[in-house]
Amino acid sequence: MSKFTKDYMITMKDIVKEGAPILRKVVDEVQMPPTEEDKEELMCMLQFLKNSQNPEIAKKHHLRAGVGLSANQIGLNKQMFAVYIQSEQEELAYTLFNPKIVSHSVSMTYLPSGEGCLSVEREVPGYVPRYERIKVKAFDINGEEVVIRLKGYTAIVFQHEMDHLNGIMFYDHINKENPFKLPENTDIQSLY
Ligand code: UDB
Ligand code: ZN
Repeated sequence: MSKFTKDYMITMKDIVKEGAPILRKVVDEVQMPPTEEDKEELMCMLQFLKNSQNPEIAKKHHLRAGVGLSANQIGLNKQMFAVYIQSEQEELAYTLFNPKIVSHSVSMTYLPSGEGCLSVEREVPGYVPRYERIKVKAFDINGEEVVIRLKGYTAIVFQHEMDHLNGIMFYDHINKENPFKLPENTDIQSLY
């Protein structure tokens, strides 16, 4: 049993930082159906994201407001991640196992403000090209197969998290000569 159970609260000290080998490996698939332990760990990860976006809790526990968290970011060698995005319109919560991009748009997008990462304690300037739209196959918390179509910001967050499960960091995608140079011969537009 890992420590990431129902009554455990993930804080920044649990977040594996850049340099740790687990962030550079392709993590193992989770056997379906997931065990109670797998599910509890994943729900604990989602709760961290919710807590981190709650101003009172975040302030008290010094949490960075997180929108996505992959299992290897808390040291678990498992293909699973949580995403939590709140906007005026809606609240999006995902807890997924073994995600795979099955198709994607040719067109790309990027956040004009660049990306950061809960595992990276420094600013890394530059554009991170991402697919504008993706179709993802995964398994939900109950082990049921799901197909999810995403675009825009949510698609960017998913690609950032799925990269983690493959040992890829956001800055691997930034142009080495000029961090603000976009890929050539590519249909790419800023997200906003
Ligand atoms: C984040 N948070 O969680 F628009 F309430 C980033 C960090 C690195 C700055 C903490 C973030 O973008 N928060 C945010 C944005 C909003 C509104 C709001 C909170 N991640 C997730 C991560 O590191 N996962 O591994 C980085 C994002 C950069 C682009 C996609 C994920
Ligand atoms: Zn990250």
